[in-house]
Amino acid sequence: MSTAVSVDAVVDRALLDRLTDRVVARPRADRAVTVAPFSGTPLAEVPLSTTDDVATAFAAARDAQRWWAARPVAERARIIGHVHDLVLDRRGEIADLVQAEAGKARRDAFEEIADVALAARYVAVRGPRVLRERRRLGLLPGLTRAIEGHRPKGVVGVISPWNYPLTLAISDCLPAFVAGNGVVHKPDSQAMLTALLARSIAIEAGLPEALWQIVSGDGPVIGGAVVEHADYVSFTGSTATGRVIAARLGERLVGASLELGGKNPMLVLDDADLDRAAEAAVRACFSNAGQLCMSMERLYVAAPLREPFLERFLGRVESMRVGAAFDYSCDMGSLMSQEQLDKVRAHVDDAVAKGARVLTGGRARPDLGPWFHEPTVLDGVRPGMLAADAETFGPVVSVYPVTSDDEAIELANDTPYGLNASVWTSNLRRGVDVARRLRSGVVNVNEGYTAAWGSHDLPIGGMGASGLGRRHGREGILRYTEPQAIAVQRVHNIA
Ligand code: TXE
Repeated sequence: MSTAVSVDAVVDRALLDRLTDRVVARPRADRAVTVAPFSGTPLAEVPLSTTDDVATAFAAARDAQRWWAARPVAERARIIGHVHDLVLDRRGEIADLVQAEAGKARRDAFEEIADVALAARYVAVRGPRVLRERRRLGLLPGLTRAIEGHRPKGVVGVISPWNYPLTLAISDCLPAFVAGNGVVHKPDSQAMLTALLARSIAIEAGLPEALWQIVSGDGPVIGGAVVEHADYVSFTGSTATGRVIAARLGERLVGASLELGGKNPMLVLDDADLDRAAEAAVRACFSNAGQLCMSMERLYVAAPLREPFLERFLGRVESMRVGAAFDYSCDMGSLMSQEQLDKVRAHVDDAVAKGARVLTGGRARPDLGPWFHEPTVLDGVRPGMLAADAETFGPVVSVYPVTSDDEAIELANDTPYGLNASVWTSNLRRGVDVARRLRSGVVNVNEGYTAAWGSHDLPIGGMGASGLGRRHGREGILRYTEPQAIAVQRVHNIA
């Protein structure tokens, strides 16, 4: 395990000042302090928007959007293609900021960079094809021609959390832009800087400055104001907040995609390749210190394989290097905040108090930085414990033995959530059969947690309490459009 480093040594203060100047806020606005999780020390002061600023941001984005929507889709896509190139060119600087602001391990920061480069390439290449009008002939007698088109929604509200500040900014904003929309974006106050950097890169790539507005501040007040003005909302965050937003948008008759929490299961069937499953489970459970809606928090292992699986899995978990480092010497970084650490501690303490056993980890690590926690594996977790019933959103996973595929599926489905799942088997047909029976928007067979996400061409999202709508793929672009049916008849046919 490694010890804390100086965040000040890597952050470029002049860059932070330039970025924070771009928040839509009054000149002498109140400011909030963002804190570096590696050290718990202040990183930057961000001006706070008012609800009037949110209205101003929407008005400016609406002006820009009218012009932007009239540009050919190929021109919009070309600009988005440049975002891909710039992200890769500036990867070192971006990774430093993501790590400083979100306390991630270097490899987790680079996963975000690879992901957004893929997202930009996907949107630039596939966007124009997805958005192309479909023309149909001779549908009904007298109907000469029909056109199915996609009109932009207008100005979209994007409300994002702190856990993937780069990925969630780019993945949700670029598809909106290619479809001809403007965006007013409210990132989480703890992760404003990365969102501001993502925006500045898009502007450098050629995006009109007014098209992507960033506002800051309290979730219910400033996020709430975004919800009041938006023509569509893309929200990622907790199920509780998703419900509040959906209720208000229901009154306004405005659509939304909501990607909410998860309590994702991994199923290791009795013919699984144990080495590969154990290796994949480490990243699936502990990447980004488990602060990931797609990460696995429940491992269902065929009973005869429990011991050999645990031997492999625990060995790998115990060799993980946890700490603060701006190089690749650590596998896992910090939790985001005291609030996150408190939640993780509550889940572990509650499980232990009710009879669960810690197989490895289980402790906070204040010696590494204020909010570090060990990767933790629990055994004997039962319904009624927080670690069984609620999303931990931290580096804690529970292992359960199962005696059949049916039992594994029944237990995996026994949750209000349904976001991501993983199935391990040497028999692909069996894996796909099990996948079809899981109540989960995404299932990865013989991969830990991210194969479906990483393709960018598959719709990603949740069932049940995990949300509504999908990002990525055709759906991820078309959600930002209104389908329009145009039926064209010759005048003499009507007369
Ligand atoms: O989420 P919130 P928080 C889960 C995870 C985590 C918990 C709390 O379990 O521990 O949620 O995280 C804005 N109207 N996930 O408190 O409150 C807010 O400012 C409009 C899972 O960060 O949902 C922020 O920008 N906006 C998840 C964003 O919503 C509002 C990722 C998310 O904040 C608002 C994050 C309101 N009334 C947390 N209230 C995932 N799916 O990955 C808050 N916001």
